[in-house]
Amino acid sequence: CANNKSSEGKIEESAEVQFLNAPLITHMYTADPSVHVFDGKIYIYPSHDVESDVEEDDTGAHFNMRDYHVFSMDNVNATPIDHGLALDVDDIPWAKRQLWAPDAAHKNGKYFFYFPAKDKDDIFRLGVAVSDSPTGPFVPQPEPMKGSYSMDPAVFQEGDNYYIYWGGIWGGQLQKWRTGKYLSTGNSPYDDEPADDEPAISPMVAKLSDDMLEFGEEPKPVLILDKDGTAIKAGDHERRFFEAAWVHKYNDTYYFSYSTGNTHKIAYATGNSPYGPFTYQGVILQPVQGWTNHHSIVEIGGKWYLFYHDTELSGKTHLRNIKMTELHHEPDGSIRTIEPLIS
Ligand code: FUB
Repeated sequence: CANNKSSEGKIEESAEVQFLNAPLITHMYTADPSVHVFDGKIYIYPSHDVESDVEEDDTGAHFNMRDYHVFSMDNVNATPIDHGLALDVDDIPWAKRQLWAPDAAHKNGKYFFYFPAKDKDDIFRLGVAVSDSPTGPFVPQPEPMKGSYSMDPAVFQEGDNYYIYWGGIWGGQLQKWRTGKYLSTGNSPYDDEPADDEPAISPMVAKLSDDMLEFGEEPKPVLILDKDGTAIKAGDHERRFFEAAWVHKYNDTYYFSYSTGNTHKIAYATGNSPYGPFTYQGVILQPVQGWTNHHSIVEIGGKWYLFYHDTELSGKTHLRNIKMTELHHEPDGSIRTIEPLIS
């Protein structure tokens, strides 16, 4: 049995997900799924992977995406509906290439689509595009968000407050902003990293402005701490933040989850405030097929789901397909580790 919408437009308690661990979308390659329930309907905001003539390199240039499509699902068992082209790089005045992982938010009848792209100088910035519909098409602002840099924006809403999290190291360029200015010390994405025994580079957070188009305050680093209160170290590749920030709240706890990049896991840390600090807790998702791991966590009809991707359809690391599975919070608040399955 599938989910049904109640008369209030809310999705009711769901039964089993029928297509557990099968690719959700098969007519195009999709990745980095950011999922939200807006007005009782499930919306997926993924990257749109494509083949291009750009060769694979350490900065991820082969992830050379050019547009976005938005998908909707009436319930967790439904096949996602493709709502067509939502935003194209050619329509974003400041953007040159690499439309990476996006997210979206809903406020006062408007839908805001947040996305990273490299600007004309090949520096990653964050952009916003606006629509009256959750599926777009979205009209981009003429400039990137003021003071923005790096990639992987994710928005967490709590009441009237909307927090945007972002950042990713190596190809995501976050390490190049350690001094507050862009460091261009070389072409290697590893050049500007801290020493192994120094604190790892932090993702960033800021409340959004009332109009949702800019940072509404000075961005702050999101601290991820070990259980003894010390910062996770840059050399701790099993646990340090790499990219793919996501925040959800369960009971009274904020969960900050992220990819560990070159160790390929989705890890999580918990805290008492959306700003953190967050204390490292463990692994949500073990490595999937393909180099990248990127996810979102969302409550739908009283159950929690993990949306993620792998490369089952293509076998190529830059041509991914999104999937979903149920996620379980244990009675002590910890998250049960998921071992990815191949359908
Ligand atoms: O899709 C391009 C990049 O790959 C994303 O921005 C990262 O999080 C990784 O999934």
